[in-house]
Amino acid sequence: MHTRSRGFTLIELLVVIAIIAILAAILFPVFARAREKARQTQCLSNLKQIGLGWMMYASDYDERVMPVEIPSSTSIAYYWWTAYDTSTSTRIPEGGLLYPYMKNQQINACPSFMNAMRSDVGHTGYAYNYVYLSPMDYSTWPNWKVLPTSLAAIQSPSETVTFADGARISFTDMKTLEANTYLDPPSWAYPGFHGRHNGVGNVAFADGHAKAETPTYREGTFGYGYDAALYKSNNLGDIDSDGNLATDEMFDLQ
Ligand SMILES: [Ca+2]
Ligand SMILES: [Ca+2]
Repeated sequence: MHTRSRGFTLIELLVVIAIIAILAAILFPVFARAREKARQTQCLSNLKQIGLGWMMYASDYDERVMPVEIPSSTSIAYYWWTAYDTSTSTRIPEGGLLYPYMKNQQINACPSFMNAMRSDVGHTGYAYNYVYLSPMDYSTWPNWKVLPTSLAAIQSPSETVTFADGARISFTDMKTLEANTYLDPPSWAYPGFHGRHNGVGNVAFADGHAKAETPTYREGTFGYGYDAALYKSNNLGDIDSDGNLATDEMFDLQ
């Protein structure tokens, strides 16, 4: 009597392996997107807290918004995200202007951007609308001034960006993506809004809400001969609502 082998034949085994490989190829990107979605949610929570800290700062300083940095006559430089001792090249995170309202440097870290630490910045992922909220006056150099606006001057708080997912192409090698804490508006030199969460980036607004936005990408060359394709391939774009990159309606005080 012929008895059938109870094991798999080689063909059957190959078919099973092929099916597993196909399922893995289909599911792994889905898992990766789901993980990225979770990081996006954590990032949104960070930005919301940063935005609320920014509002608390203003209420402690006569309704004047937080300056992007404070001119100093000593070796200590004060920025919104950290202080920095230029004589020893060391960061002093607790000296950051927003730190008293955060008490936690980790909030400055976007979970999707942890590998982009810069020694002078630390873990960060967020950039500040400094051009309109905290303009700088260099006309009296070296005694330059920072002129943070008043909360009351912001006419549409729910449509005015305070902070957003930020990054820049390294000025040194012109290809590496690195942290950037200054968010330029569309009419300025280069786009710094980073769509790092499945193609969207998070944005905080002056009324305290935060939400995801899709970057608007530039074309051709711009600024000092920058290649728009390089920026787009790194998800670096602008925050814009009217399709005109010459106007800064999401950043200005109107
Ligand atoms: Ca515009
Ligand atoms: Ca506006």
